Amino acid sequence: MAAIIIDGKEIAKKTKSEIVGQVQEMKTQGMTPGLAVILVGDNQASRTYVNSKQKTARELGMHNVLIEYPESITEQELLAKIDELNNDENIHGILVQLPLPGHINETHLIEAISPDKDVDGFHPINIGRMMTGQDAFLPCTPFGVMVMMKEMEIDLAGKHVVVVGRSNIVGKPAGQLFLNKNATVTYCHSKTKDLKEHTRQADVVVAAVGKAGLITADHIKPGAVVIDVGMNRDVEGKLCGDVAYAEVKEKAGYITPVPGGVGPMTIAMLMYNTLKSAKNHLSKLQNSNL
Ligand code: L34
Repeated sequence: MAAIIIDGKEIAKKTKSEIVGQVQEMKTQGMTPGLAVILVGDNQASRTYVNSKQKTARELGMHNVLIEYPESITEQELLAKIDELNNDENIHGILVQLPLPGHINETHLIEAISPDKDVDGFHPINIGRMMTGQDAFLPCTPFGVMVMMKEMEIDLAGKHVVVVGRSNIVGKPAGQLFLNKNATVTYCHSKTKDLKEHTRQADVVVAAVGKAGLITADHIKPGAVVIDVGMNRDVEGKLCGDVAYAEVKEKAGYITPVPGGVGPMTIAMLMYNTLKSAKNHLSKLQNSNL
């Protein structure tokens, strides 16, 4: 039987419709959520994603600024800009689009962003809070995956989730968020001995490697949930994920497409985090005026 398609575009639309009302409400209290995105160099994919973030912020009535630098920018100049944005009252979210050119240390930049404005959820403070189950900015892509699970009413307690990929921005935090929902989590990665042996036992497979066609029907237990976080180009230059979609969708119970799956959710959750940051700021101001 063919899988149920998890429509990321539709779920993102619903999420954004909930955000837009709250942005309006916030504006009546004299505050507009503000997002600053830093884009370095000329990576075409990054530009596409950043444009989409800008466009969505605009549509939701948020203040947004795009700060573009050539590849030759120094780390010091970037750190100075982050410092300025940390102190900018009108900016609630700061995001440095990754990847960065090789001469710039990502960790230095991420750690320079105020944890209160870290709407990507990449700062060690937010990662630590997430791990210990405290209130935190959750990384947008894995956060989006969890919202998809909730919208599809997929119960996770006691389920075996196999995460393929261990990046700091997707694989690692995704496993943690599933663990927080009481799933049993296995991480697989490039050194895993027999990938199939693990994924075949999974109730949920999260593919986050960046390798087209990595997950085939043979990797999947019938009826499993398949979440495709990959963002690749196939031999014809067409956008595709890590999952061999055509064959896997005949075997899985649920599947996310690429495009139109996790990607739009990433953007929606960034807007959610920016609104959350602005709300935090507003309540701090109100408390200090008491
Ligand atoms: N700092 N860097 C930082 N934060 C992030 O959250 C990201 N990411 C990843 C890359 N670097 C980052 C993104 O924004 C990946 N990513 C992202 C965001 C959106 C989409 C894909 C990746 C997306 O909208 N994808 C569309 C198709 C876009 C296209 O046509 O190319 C989709 O439907 O999947």
